[in-house]
Amino acid sequence: HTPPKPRVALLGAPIDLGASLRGACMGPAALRIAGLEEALRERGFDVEDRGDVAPRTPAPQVSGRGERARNLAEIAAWARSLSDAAYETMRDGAMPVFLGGDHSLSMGSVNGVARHAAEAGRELFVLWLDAHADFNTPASTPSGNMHGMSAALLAGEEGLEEVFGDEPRRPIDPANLHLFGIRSIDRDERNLLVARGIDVVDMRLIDEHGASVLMRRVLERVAARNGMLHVSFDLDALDPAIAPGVGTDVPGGLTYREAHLIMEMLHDSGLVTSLDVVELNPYLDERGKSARLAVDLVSSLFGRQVFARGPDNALAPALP
Ligand code: EXY
Ligand code: MN
Ligand code: MN
Ligand code: MN
Repeated sequence: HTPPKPRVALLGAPIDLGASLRGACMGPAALRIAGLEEALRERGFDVEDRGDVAPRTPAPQVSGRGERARNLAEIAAWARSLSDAAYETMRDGAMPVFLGGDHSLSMGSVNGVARHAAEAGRELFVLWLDAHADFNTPASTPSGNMHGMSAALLAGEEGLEEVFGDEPRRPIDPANLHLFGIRSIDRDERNLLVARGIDVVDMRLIDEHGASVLMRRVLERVAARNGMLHVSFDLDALDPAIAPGVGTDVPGGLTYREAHLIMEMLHDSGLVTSLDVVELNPYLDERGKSARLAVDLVSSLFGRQVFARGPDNALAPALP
């Protein structure tokens, strides 16, 4: 028999103050216009668009790190409300899909998912599809942009305590963070990744071994531990030729075919329990090209395929 399809909740996070260029705040609207909800409905999911999450008000009082962590108070306001939204959505048994928004939103979404996983007694794994490692801290950042720090915060690095303040912060095990598609790392960031032993699948590895072998390695590890898998999909993981609508594009990214295969394998694994789609900047896009590709890829993650190979929908329902 086929397992029941999880309910899917779309949550917009129109945030762009974590990036140097504005415009990602229009990302959720573009993903909606490109037909995300309809595409998932077509896959047979019970989809609810919950609209945009609102940042916490009043904004948290932070001492501020100036240019070392730009817009810290605003990012903290978003992170706190997104964390609660992720936690509550999963607790209610739905699968949250966060529509970004720059990648700083994942500080909140993944923290909330981690809170839920801990409560459910499940191990959480994070697949970070990105051109960048996002593993800077206020001490190492060359830019002060907080979207370049989200993975570091989630893995428990120091220097960003004020993002959650007294509110629940649940770091993930650095051994369970898998960076994939990487091709831009800053010097001090690299040292930190090495010191923590983070699994970095860079484009060199993908070129040499192929995306499927490297993906299978991650998925087998998650499955062996009966883990939950959060996918944080930064659209700049894709080659800028196919996804120009991002603020920090780096040449040499995932091809259309690699990206689709990754999504299809994620679907077939049945392991994905939550998702972020981030860094879409419609202000920089070309006639909706990147927004439409994002919807196309998410459809593959939710089981669209040309020719059915396995159980139609292997996505895991979130545990209540
Ligand atoms: N590593 C650079 C920095 O920290 O400023 C660039 C970070 C870009 C972050 C983006 C979207 O993934
Ligand atoms: Mn990123
Ligand atoms: Mn990055
Ligand atoms: Mn990136």
